[in-house]
Amino acid sequence: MKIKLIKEAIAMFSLVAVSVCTFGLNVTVATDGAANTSLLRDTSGGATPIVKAKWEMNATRNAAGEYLGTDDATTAGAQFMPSGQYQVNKTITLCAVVTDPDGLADIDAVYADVFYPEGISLGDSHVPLSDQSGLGCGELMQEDTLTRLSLDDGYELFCSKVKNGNNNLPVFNTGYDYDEICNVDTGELMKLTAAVYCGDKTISYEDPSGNYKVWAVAQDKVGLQGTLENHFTYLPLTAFEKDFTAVSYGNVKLNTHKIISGDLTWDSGTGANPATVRNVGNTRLSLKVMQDDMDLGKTDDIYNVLYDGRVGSDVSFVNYRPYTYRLLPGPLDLSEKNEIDFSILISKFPPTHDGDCYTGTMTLIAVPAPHLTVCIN
Ligand SMILES: [Ca+2]
Ligand SMILES: [Ca+2]
Ligand SMILES: [Ca+2]
Repeated sequence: MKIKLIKEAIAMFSLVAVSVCTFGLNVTVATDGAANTSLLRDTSGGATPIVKAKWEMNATRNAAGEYLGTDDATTAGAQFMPSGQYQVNKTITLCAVVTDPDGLADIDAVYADVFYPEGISLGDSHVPLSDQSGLGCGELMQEDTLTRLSLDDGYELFCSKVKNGNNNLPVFNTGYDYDEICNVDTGELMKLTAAVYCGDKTISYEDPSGNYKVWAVAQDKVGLQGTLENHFTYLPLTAFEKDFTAVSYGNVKLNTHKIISGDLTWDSGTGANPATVRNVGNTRLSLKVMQDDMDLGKTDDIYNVLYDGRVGSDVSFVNYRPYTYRLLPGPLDLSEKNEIDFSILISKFPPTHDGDCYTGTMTLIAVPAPHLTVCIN
């Protein structure tokens, strides 16, 4: 009867341009060949699935192939550390305990939706906002399908490893707890009226630190959906790599500013390559530099050498005297690679120095910089 009604509705409206759902399925065909389509989901019949509990954990497994139920901090909920290494991503596992009043057989699929942290842009601070992609900012990363675990695997994971080893990891839907789910006599896992569903997901080494919203969505065969929401935290780690181990100022004349430019090419990693740095953590960062005096000494208690540095060619140099850390302008955005430029100005070569060769040591460290927060979507 319902199908017949919808068919009649289509017949009645097939010549009318509509682009919103009023009756069942509507298709508008424009003269230029573009087609606007819409449909109305039919969710009549049955009861809604329930996500009783959900959590995220490390994807690591033991030799028997069992998940360990761990995360990277003892705080309630899940916290994860990034690798701090170039292109070494973090794999986590998303899980949910799901039931349906119509029976587990009515569950069609269980999904997990992970969203970027709110108010954090993955943008590029070097280009105008209007030219940026607008990624991040609470957007859905991707929807992943979770797979049902066997009774033994699901019970072992949730009712042993998580309950006994990482008790504050999951969130529970209203009215549910470990006892209700895990009780050997009355618990729904043992009665096979609920099951554990899990799936792995990769978080990039350069995805931003912050709180990621996760929905577990259980969908039954008539399309009814039960959801449960929580957040996991991608813990901040500030890290960078450089493709050089030396900076050669070459031949330097007295009172003559000598600039050594870096480049955007990633070189071998050793030697005085044109200097390049890249962000391999999950925060933005600024570099701080410190350099000794290369035995150039002082005159009237002022160092005979003045250095400059910057990250990227679109910012001005800042100068620094020996033995003091100086924050270099030009923060590195998430996943950014950029050149690092240095310069040197010598006001006096000390007469006491033996020979014309001067050597020294430079130290670079990274400090976190705030995430970009201007969202354009
Ligand atoms: Ca149902
Ligand atoms: Ca935790
Ligand atoms: Ca380079």
